[in-house]
Amino acid sequence: IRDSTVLVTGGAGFIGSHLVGALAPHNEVRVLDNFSTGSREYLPPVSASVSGSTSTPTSTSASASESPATSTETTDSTTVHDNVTVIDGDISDPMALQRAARGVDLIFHQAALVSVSRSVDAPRRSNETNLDASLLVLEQARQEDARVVVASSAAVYGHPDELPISETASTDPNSPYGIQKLALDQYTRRYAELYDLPTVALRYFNAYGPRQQGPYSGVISTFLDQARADDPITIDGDGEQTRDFVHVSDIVRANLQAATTDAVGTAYNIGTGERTSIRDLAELVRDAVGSTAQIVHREPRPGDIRHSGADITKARRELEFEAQVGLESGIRSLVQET
Ligand code: UD2
Repeated sequence: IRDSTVLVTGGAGFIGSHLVGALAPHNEVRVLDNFSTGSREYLPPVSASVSGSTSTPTSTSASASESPATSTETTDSTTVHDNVTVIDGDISDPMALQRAARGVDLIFHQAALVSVSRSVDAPRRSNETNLDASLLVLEQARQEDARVVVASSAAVYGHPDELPISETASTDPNSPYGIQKLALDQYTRRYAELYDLPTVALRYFNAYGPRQQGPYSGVISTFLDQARADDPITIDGDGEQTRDFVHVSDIVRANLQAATTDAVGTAYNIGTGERTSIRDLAELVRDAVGSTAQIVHREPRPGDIRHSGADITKARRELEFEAQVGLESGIRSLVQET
């Protein structure tokens, strides 16, 4: 997409920041992020011409009303990085959200509390962000008559009743996180019908790539850290469980397709269509690093899904989406680039 005004919630986070990087060259981008896990370092840098000038690409936009003279400086809440305006705030704050969304054509809603285990420990807290605040985002899109692309999850399926999992498989989430994502996914789809808003829900399978880190990050970043430190690589259970690992650049691609598709008011699985066992993954990561780390087995994780893999027929047909990064090359580039 080009020449649009776009809001990315969670735009400083793992997936959001990659999306911002892809959008920034050709669009005016707003980032709304509370920096709980995101980082300013993930955002595109200020170019020399912009940082040295008082006129910025966004100074003619709606945000010009917010002290244009200081728009290149960091203020409490707003920073300008080339075409990117950062609003340091929470999606649950209606004022911050309103300001971030004013005049946008399109919202990519990526902000979430992504930890499944935290959602089990504190379901109301994760519901506040993943569902209550997400509904504010949908309402804001309605207000602005903006298209909205929402980050849903394979978690909506729970223990799947078919493999590969198609969008028509039964949805029976087994965590508060999955329940919240399912409700959001349904709201997103219904908003198209109820309010004639172009909406798309993307059900991400197991995302990985640069900038995924921290205690709640995925198994690939955990294994990579362990392999690099020559610490034991910790497999939960027998390692025969499988996942569909999808590189963040493919997730970005899917979002960009969702930004223009006519096939709205629906949900798409976003994966590669390939499943890999955790055991094979451990060996792949260890080999890519050239590590001598041991591979050890721990107790299986309670409630762990045994097998998960996307049927991407619908995304291929209606969204013209096809993953381009295979797991081996994705891991190789992760090892080289980070
Ligand atoms: C993923 C998503 C989650 C939700 C869910 C839906 C991530 C990070 N999480 O959870 O948000 O959408 O899918 O089903 O993408 N494992 C090990 N050793 C470790 C860590 C993990 O063996 O040190 C195993 C774990 O037991 C599981 C697999 O690796 O079988 C993947 O674990 P994960 O936490 O990366 O992702 P998952 O599938 O539980």
